[in-house]
Amino acid sequence: MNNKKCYITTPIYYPNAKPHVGTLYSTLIADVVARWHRLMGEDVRFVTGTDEHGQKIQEKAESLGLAPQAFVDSIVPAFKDMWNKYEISFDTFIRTTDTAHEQAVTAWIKKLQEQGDIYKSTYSGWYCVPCETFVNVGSDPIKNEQGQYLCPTCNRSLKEIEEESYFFRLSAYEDKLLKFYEEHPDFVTPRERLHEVVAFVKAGLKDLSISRKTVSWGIPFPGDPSHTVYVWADALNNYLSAVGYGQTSPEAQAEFAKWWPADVQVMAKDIVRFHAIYWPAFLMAAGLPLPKKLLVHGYVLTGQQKMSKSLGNAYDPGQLAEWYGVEQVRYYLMRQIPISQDGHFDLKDLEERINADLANNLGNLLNRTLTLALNNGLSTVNSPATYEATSAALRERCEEAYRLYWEEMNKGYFHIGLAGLWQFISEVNAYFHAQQPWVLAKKNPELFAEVIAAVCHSLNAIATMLWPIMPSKMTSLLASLGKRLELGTNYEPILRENAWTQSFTLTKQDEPLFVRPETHVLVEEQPVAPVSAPAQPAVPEIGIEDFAKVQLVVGTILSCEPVKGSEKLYKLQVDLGKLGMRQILSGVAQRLKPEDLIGKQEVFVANLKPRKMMGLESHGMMLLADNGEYLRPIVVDGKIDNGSTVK
Ligand code: ME8
Repeated sequence: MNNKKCYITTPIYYPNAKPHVGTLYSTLIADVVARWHRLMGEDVRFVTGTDEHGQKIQEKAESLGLAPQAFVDSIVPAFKDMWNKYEISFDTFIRTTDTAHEQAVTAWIKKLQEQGDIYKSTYSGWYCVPCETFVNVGSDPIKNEQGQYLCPTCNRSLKEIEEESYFFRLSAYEDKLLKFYEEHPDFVTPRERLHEVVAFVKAGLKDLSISRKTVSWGIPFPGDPSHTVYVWADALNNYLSAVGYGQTSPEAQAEFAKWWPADVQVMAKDIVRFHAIYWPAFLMAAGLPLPKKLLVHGYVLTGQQKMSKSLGNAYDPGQLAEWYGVEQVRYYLMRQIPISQDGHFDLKDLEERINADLANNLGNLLNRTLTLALNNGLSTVNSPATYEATSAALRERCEEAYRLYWEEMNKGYFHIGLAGLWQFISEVNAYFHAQQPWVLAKKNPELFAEVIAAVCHSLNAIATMLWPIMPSKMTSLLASLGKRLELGTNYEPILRENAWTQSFTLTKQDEPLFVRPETHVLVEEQPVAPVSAPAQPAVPEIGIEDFAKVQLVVGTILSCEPVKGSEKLYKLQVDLGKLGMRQILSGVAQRLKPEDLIGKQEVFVANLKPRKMMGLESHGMMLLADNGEYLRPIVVDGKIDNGSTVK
């Protein structure tokens, strides 16, 4: 055991829908970090949970005719079950509706009130319900076709609000924050993300509204129960309340003293501002130390878009686990997506990685070694006193592989660490082939035993290093070598020193470690009902003769490019079959990418009078489905003649 402690957190997720691959990704990173530190014999506390208050949850529950508490109670088990399925080794699952959490938030606000950090005023401006954020629309707001303001983060409609509110004196912390960033350049990892934060703070911080008068689903604001605590002020405190903050018992106070400050806080880039600006300021105000590191990752993308429940492009991790196995998916996510960038989630890549990396490279190596050794009567493998040159070289590579892996894992660059480790696995395979142990078994049993010992030592180190990524698979790999991880042991010096002096007891595997997956195709899940679809204006009824005046035809979009000088417009060239080629302008550039449209067969209004926009003629109009949150082309199946009438 080493004497260090390590406190790791994930964001607490909104239980407005079930977990998806994006939320799994964050939680998995935190799990790998937690297991990595456990492997070093540290005392680890890993917290995840759900963010259950606020307007978004209140509106979603109302839309389903449920009380908010009943609604969140119905969703939270899906998170716990999914994390258990994916072997997420959390120690605490915090819910912001837990009494202890509510007490902690109340204690924190009272402290701020006492020291004059909170005052009452009026908030007047824009609010994004899906992001639960007050938005400064600035001088160049993003608008949709109906002129509604859109959220710069999620692109959905903003609501205008004007209400009495309690404010936190965030502006008073501007200089202290800047000084903190300067003194702690690794507070945010990767560092580039810190530059964005510094720029934001330097542009000037406004005081932050931390209460809502028109939202009833929240913690009552201390001293004024006609307000509730703003959901982010409530949620960020989970990191404190989960380890005993706000409780008076000596046990809780000792717990808090032991764990706080957090060592690693994992999140995606969408919520860095909350964690790197508001959160440290809240802690400074409470007189508490600041977290040591925010580990910020990019988005898991489907196509070009962030994978998200409300966009309807989120994949169910339960389905993936069924098709491919939990640990294969864990490996793929950690190996494929660079932590510092957005990464594409793609089934073909996933299948390829399972085949090439897991089944071929690692699984076969284990299988061939065990089969060959056991078939030649070698079940107890002892290390030789000295190794031949080639085996000694492999041992050096094993040490080096560990050093590189250790460095990258500590930095949070898991994909680089794994790429390096797979390079080593390939080298162990190459060594195995070059030594031809199947020939040695008969000709030179001593050297045969040495080669098997060298491969077993390599596999032992590989499985130990990979345990945080694939805990069950690596436990069974180790078991087939007669080994077991002893948690509480510090494996850092063991791996570093890499003494190839152990003996192994080999056992035949009941089944191969990894099997080649079948090919699957993902069908997108149905999007959840929009959380805040704007009310549709009443549309007067029309007769069939009115409808007949509209000429709807099928056409193929041959090209789509942005119109210079316009943020909104695309210029499309459309093949309308017998009606000819048309240039049609469409104001969807902020909501759709050209690749969403190019090559698609779509429905167009063909008899719209031509009109000029930005000096360009537009003759016709493209039809799109808009639910207020996302826009989709009405795609025809591609097999209808262009120019066909739609009626
Ligand atoms: O923001 N790719 O909750 P949330 C990668 N309750 N990560 C993704 C992702 C994607 N496509 N989609 C979601 C909230 N995530 C607040 C947090 S914390 C005090 C309060 C992950 O349910 C990622 O970690 O919207 C992101 O930051 C988080 O889910 C947002 O989860």
